[in-house]
Amino acid sequence: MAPETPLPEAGAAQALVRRARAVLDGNWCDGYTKPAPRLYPHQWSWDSAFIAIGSAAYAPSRARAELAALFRGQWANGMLPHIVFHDPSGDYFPGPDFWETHRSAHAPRDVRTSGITNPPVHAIAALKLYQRDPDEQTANFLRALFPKICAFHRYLYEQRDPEREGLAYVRHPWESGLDNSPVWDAVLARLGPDVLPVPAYRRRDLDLVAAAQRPTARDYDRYVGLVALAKRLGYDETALARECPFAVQDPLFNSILCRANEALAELAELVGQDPGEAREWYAQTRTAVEEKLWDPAHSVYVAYDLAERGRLVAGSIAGFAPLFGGIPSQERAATLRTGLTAPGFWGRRGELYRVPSYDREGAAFDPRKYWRGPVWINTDWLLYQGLTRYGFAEQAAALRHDMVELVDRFGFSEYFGPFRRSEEGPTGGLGSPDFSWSAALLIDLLSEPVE
Ligand code: 9WN
Repeated sequence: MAPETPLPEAGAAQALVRRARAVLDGNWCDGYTKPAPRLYPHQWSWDSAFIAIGSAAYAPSRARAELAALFRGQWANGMLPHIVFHDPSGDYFPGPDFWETHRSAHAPRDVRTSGITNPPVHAIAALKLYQRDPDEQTANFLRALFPKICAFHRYLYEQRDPEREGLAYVRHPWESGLDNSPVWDAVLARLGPDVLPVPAYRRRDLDLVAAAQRPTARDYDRYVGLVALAKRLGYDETALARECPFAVQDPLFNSILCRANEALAELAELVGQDPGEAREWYAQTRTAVEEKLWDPAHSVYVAYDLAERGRLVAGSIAGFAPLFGGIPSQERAATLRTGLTAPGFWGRRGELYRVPSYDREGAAFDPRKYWRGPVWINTDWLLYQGLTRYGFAEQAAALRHDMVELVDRFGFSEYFGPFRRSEEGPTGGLGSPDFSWSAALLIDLLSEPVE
């Protein structure tokens, strides 16, 4: 399938990078970057790691500041929270008062944060920073950051892997990063108000983005109910592992963890530490994803529901993330490539921008709604790295083409309607405009030589 629009020439690519940098400048808050100008007015964890990957290409001091600011919110048990509220004002819900993290002895006293985590992209960002800027200042920075990233990974292996399988579980859809993925529907359906009481609350996101593009009220009730439960349990991980009804082992989260352990082992060598523990974590997680999360019936990786002890459905883009983690054998990677290039993700006649976040042929596909169909630049970037890693150059080039065309045509939106032409279905930017990781990862993509 031939790409339809020629990519920008070198000069135009430079102009795109300048536009991307302007987005990051606009969202820079004197020490960290908010994900979006109004919708997300604080510091988010995996966003900041993606942002640092982009800023490392042109402003390493900013990438260092970004990661340092984020780790100021790290908990004493190693957890890196998904939001750090440097400025407690702002009208994001749930804000710092709702989280009540003082209920945990582990939460920092001087920085306000959320009480859940996010995918561990940070070692990957730290390594990228060194690769882009291998000077003494960066090396010193990494020496200080290294033990903090290790503490975060250790937390994942000690507190989020109760059966010591080598797989971290997430206990909130927000922790997965793919909040309202249809994969979570079956779990969330069990969590009515009788099971999971919901306190009174008011969403703020719908003041800024159309409801058709955001999670439903029913989903939000579950999100808020799960936060309320964690608060009631004082954010105690042992109690949460026993009682939290949302507990899933996700292939995207664990593939990122796998790749992050590889990066951590490299960082260990750079800063003169023992890479053994990171290598051991990498091997454990790789084997566990391979053995437990591979779904032979659908030839893709799927999440595992710890509460019901069973696999969740296929159909999410997350199922291909093990390519990024270097998890499958070359042979199984080729099988995954076949699934990824099937019409549901790759289109039939060039009608789709690659890659929709959910199988277009799946019953739950919704081309406007958040993680249920639209294309996201971060999942494209992860897959691009994975395809490149396995030598699938043709598919990697197609993905790179679509990432560039999307932002060139529609700007640095949070997500995009997956259709090329409006006659076929929703096309164009969705969610927030001027979204930081869309800009940052484009900068990274255009700063790399094409393989
Ligand atoms: C909840 C910040 C975050 C991303 C997530 C994305 C969205 C938040 C929200 O925005 O989630 O954390 O309020 O919807 O789903 O991946 O990190 O950009």
